[in-house]
Amino acid sequence: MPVVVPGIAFSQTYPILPQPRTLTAGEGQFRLQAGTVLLATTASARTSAHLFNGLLEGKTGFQLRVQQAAPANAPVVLLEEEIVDGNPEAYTLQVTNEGIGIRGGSSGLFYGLQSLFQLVEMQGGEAVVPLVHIADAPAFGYRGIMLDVSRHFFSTDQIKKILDLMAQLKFNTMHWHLTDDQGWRLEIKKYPKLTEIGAWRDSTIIGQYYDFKPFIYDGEKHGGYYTQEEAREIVRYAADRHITVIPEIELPGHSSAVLAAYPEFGSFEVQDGTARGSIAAVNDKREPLNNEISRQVPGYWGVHYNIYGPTPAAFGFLEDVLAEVMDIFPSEYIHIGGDEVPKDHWETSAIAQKVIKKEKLADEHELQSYFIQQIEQFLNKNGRKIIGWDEILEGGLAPNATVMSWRGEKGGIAAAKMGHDVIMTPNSHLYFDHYQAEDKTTEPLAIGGFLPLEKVYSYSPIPDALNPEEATHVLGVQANLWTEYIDSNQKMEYFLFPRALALAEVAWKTREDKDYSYFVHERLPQQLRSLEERGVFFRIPEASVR
Ligand code: TNX
Repeated sequence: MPVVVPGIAFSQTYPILPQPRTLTAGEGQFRLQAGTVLLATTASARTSAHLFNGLLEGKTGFQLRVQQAAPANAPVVLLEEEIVDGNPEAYTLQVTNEGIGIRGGSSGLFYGLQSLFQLVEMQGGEAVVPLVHIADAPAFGYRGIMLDVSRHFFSTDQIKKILDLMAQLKFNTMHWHLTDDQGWRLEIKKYPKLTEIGAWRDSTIIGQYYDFKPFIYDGEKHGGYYTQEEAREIVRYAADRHITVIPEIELPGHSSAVLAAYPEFGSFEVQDGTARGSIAAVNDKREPLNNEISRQVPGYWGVHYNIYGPTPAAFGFLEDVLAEVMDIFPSEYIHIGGDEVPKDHWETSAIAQKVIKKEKLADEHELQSYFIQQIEQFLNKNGRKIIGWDEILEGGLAPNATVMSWRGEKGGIAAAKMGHDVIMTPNSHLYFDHYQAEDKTTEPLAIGGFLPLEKVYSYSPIPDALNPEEATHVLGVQANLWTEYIDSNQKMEYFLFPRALALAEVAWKTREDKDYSYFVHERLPQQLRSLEERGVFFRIPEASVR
C-alpha cells in the first residue's frame, strides 16, 4: 500500500535534497541497466539526459541509452517536456515496476533527473530506484550563490565544479562578483589595461590595512582574469545546468582596481598619470599609503576611497564596458554593486561637487542615486534590469531596480514595501565567509562572524513585516562567498559546504515545510558521502557525527 508523505514523515531511504514537496512511496524497486533507454525528444531534454548519464556513470559504472524514439521492448526513462502547474521549474517523477516517467518544463525535467539520480542506489552490484511518485516545485524562483573572484581568482575549472554541485542542489543563479578593489577579472576588449594592470596585485591573503598581520607579500604577482571566450564558456556551461549567471560590475565604489589602470575615471584630477586622493581620507588614516591614490591594485581589504567620478568620461567608459558585458552575459539582470561607497570622499572632490551643483542634487547620497540612475537608464534601454546592494536605496532608488538586502533584511523590507523586487542575502544568516565554529582557533582564518549550519537552515526569506502582497516581491535567497581570506579551491569548498546544502533547502522549501533534525540526521550523511566521492573538500559538521 503506498503512503502519501507530505513533509517529513518518510524514511531515510529517500535522500533527496532539497526535499521534494510531496512524495508517495510505493513498495519495490525498479532496476536501471545499461540497456534502459532514456527517451528524450527535445534538444534541451537530451542535454539534461547526457548530463544525467555522466553522473550515473560515476555512481554505477554505466550509462543509459539516450534515444529520440521509443524502443520496441526495452524499459524506458521517459522525459516528457511539458510545463507542470504553470511553473517551468516544477516536475513530477513516477517510478513504477515498468519504467520511469519525468514530466516538466525544460528546467523541471532537469530537476526531475537530479532527484532521480539521488534515488539511485547500488545494491548487490545492481542500480536500483525505489518505487515513488514525486510532485515537486520550488518555493522561490531565485536560488543563488555569489562567488567573489576578485579578492581571489578562481579557475574556470573550479567555477565549473561549483556549478555542477549547485545544479544538483537545484540552485538556478550564480552571481559572479567579477570586479572589486582587489582585482578586475573580465577581459574588456576596448580597455586592455583593466586586465593588464587591474587583474594583478602583489599580496596573496588580503588583510585589513590597519592590521598588517594577515597580509602575505611574497614578491609574486597574484590574480588572473577570464577571457571573454572563457566567460562565455561558463555562461553556456551554467545554462546547460539551468543556472543563470548574473555578472556584477561594481560601481561607483569598490573600484580601485579599475582606477589603478585608468585613474582618469576617478573623482580627482589626474596629474602625471596619478590621481590626487582625498586628503580627508588620508588624514583620518582610512587610506594607508599617502595622499596620492596609487596606481597599484590594493592588497588590503575594506572600504576604499578611490571611487569613480560622476563624469561623462566615466559614464562613457562604463557604458562601453557594460556593452561588452551584455554581449557575453544574456541574463535579464546585471548587478551594478552600489555598496559601501564612501560618499564623504565626494565631499572633497571638485569633480563631484560640480555635478551636485549642476544637477541640483541635495548631497552626496543623491549623487550616488544620480550615478546609478544614469547606469540604470542605459541598461534598461538595452533591455536589461539592474540589481544593486541595499545601499542603492539611499538617496532614492532607481525606478526599476531590484535590491539585494545584505545588511540584514531592513533594506529588503523597505524595497518590497515600495513595490521593488528583492533578493534576501542577509549577513546575519547567509554570509558564507563567516566562521563555522564558535572557537575560531580551530578554523581557517575567516573574516569574522559565526554562521553554523543550523543558523543557515533556520533562515526564512519572507520577513514577518511584509503582507502577502509585499511578500511576492521577495524573489528568493542567495548566500555570498566573499573571498578575502579564501585563497584556494579547498577553502572555497570548505566555506561553501555543507552550508550550501542547508541553503538549498531554504531556497526550495517553505518555512513550514522544513525540519532541521530530519535534514541533519536523515539526509545530510548521504549528501556528505556524495560530496566526498566527488572530491569536494567540505567541513564535517558536529551535528552529523553520530
Ligand atoms: C561587505 S556585502 C562587503 C564586501 C565584503 C564583505 C565581507 C557587501 C555588499 N560588501 O565587500 O567582502 O562585507 O563580509
